[in-house]
Amino acid sequence: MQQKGDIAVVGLAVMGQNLILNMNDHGFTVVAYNRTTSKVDEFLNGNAKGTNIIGAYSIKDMLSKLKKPRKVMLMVKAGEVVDQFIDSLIPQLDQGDVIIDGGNSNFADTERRVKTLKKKGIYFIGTGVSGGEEGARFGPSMMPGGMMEAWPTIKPIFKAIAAKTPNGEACCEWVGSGGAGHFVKMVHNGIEYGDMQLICEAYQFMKDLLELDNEHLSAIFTNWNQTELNSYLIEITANILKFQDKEGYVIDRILDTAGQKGTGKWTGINALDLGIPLTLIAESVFARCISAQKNTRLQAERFYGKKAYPHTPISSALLHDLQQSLLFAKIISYAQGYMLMQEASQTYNWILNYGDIALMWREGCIIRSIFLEKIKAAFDRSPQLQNLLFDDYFKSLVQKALPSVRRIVAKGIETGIAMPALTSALSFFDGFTTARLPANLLQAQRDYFGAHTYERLDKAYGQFFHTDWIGSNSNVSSSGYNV
Ligand code: NBP
Repeated sequence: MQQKGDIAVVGLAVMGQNLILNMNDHGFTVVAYNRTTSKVDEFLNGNAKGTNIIGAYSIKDMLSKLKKPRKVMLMVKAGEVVDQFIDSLIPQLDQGDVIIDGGNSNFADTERRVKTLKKKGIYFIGTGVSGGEEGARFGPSMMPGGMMEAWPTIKPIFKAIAAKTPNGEACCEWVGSGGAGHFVKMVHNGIEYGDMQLICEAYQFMKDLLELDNEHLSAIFTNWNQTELNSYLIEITANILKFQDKEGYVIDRILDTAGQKGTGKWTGINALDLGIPLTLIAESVFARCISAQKNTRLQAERFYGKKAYPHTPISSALLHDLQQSLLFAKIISYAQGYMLMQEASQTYNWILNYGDIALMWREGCIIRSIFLEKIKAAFDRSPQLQNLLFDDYFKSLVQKALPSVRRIVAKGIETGIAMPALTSALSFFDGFTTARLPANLLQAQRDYFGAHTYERLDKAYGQFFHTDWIGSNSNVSSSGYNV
């Protein structure tokens, strides 16, 4: 008799196939199912040939081939498809069976699914899986959340297949209840947008202002990969820049309009909902939006007669400033991302472990970097750390980088190189470190035109005052509200 499967994976596109092969490599018996069943045979006769992977041709067939409690992992297109598949699974599942959604689902959908399935006695886990095709095959970063009761049954599989840090720790930990896993994955993707945008801004600065060729640019990124910036994204940037095919450098033929699948946008929307100044990620999303308006940009450049960038001679001091600027902005971006997670943890009643999150991102995912070890160390030193910028190690990096950042941002502004992410990092920092901002005037304006009231510096906070700015003798004020 055929051995029963430890887990089923539904969805035999790039992520599903590679996760199954990864699970098989680690000694788990996997049942593979796909809506279009011809793909099951293609997989079994192709990449899965010679493995212990079991094919299934219907939901019933798949469930009959699993050990109990049955564990079914969905690697299908996020959105309605997940709901549809869960609906067709429910009547055939028993209490205690586990559904795992490993797609890029919106965390609010995961919260809803957890609640619905809890009522039916079925466990639900929403897990972020990062690292793309290669990660799925050889070790992704995994961010599971949902019903913790189900964690012990899937933990051995997840820990085994996840990426490992140089110390051998698995980049997979329990994140929290409800949609916490998918939330953390969403923030990961937002941070990815920021990291990528910053690299692109440094690239444009060097390409257009310093007029460096691709080989030189690649060498600089390779060099930066030996510094605190060491990361997957810097590494692939160096490779991309020097890559040539028969027609020459590929990078020079790629249209400068960026696509997006929405997780950066979700992160920005959530930050606005929670009132967190996630400026760098938001600017990175908008930078993709402006890049997508190629025709309008062509027209605008002609309309305003944009002048050529003034040539700036390369110097080691300038390159050092640029490297320091990238590091500074990266610290700000991660600090903002952690601010968002800290607020979300309170708002949605999760208990997020911030050090573990850094560990999960250390390897296997797109933002993997040495830098994340430092974040983990900061939260290990101080689990209640209020903000990454209050950690002494990061403070020393920021203070060292600050003069460089000011020089680079000034240069960009002076010469007309758009650097929205870097500039926003500096603006955020300057606001964050200013005890007294001009919001007193803003409050006065709000009170003037809308009787929105204000608090006073010389009275206890929480008391609200209204001034009759135009002598109307009205003492009616607007009800207080926070946005
Ligand atoms: P896709 O996101 O392209 O989804 C394709 C899979 O969804 C196929 O197996 C397809 O079955 C299945 N599917 C669809 Br479409 N509609 C279905 C339905 N109504 N019922 C059942 N199955 C249905 O695959 P992917 O790129 O492997 O990604 C899988 C998940 O992982 C997604 O949520 C994605 O966002 C996430 N993710 C992807 C990456 C990446 O690098 N690609 C990285 C991290 C996370 P069919 O063959 O019958 O059409």
